[in-house]
Amino acid sequence: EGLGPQEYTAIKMKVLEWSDAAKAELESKLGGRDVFLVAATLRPETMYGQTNCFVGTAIKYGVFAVNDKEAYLCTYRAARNMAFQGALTPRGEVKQLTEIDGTKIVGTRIKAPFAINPEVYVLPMDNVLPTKGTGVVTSVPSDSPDDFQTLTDLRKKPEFYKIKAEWAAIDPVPVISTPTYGDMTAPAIVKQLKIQSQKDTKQLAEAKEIAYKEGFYNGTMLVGEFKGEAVADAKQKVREQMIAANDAFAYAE
Ligand code: A2H
Repeated sequence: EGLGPQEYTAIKMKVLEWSDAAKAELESKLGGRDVFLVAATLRPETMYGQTNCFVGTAIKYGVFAVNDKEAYLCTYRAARNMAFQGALTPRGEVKQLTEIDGTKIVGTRIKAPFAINPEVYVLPMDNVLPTKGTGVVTSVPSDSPDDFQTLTDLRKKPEFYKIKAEWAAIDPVPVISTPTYGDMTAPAIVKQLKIQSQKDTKQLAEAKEIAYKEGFYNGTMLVGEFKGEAVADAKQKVREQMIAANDAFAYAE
């Protein structure tokens, strides 16, 4: 980790239909607000390739009022940071509507902004840190080794992970091409490093480093408005478009 603040893009993923467990627990507490799961990403240019979203099964999430119309689902820690950064109103105030366990959100159907598959499901991931970002991770298995390996694990053993196979049915989508790994950078590196499961955290950290550098310095966009452009150029432009569309906002920590 560097010394300065980490500048994330916070992606707003609107809840379209709650899982049964979440519906029973939450619906009366939202005051009619639309709820968005908020995922912190360092790679906004990959959002075309979202296939699902991850929450931690040991993490407690809060639902926080943005205003009278909207609420965000994330960790309390992230909501407090957002409040001080002016993403919640009034600035500096955290209004928590309710809280819920990560496990109960699994199976919720959400809108993935800018994605080629616009509707995706919330799935469980072992390695989500409660101390980083929002505690919600949007999944881009084509370009994130962690996302690819976790999705692979879930598909192999849906009963073990207590998910319906259909929630994990969307295949990785090619969004960036790199000279060394082709149009599926993360799966190629996971294979090369012989990674077997999301428990291989050491090799996954190495894979993440390789994938990030390769994508950022050598990647070319395969889809979207900046198709054909270098990732290094497209990254900021996609971020700005998402913010202008009110599908994202700046989040730092
Ligand atoms: B990235 P850094 Cl395609 N726990 O977004 C674990 N991982 C988390 C997290 C948490 N609480 N919050 C965010 N992240 C992930 C996209 C992506 C990401 C791609 C490729 C690489 C990549 C889609 N997932 O990250 O420790 C999020 O996944 C590798 C750098 O702050 C976020 O960006 O450097 C990234 O880790 C932030 O990691």
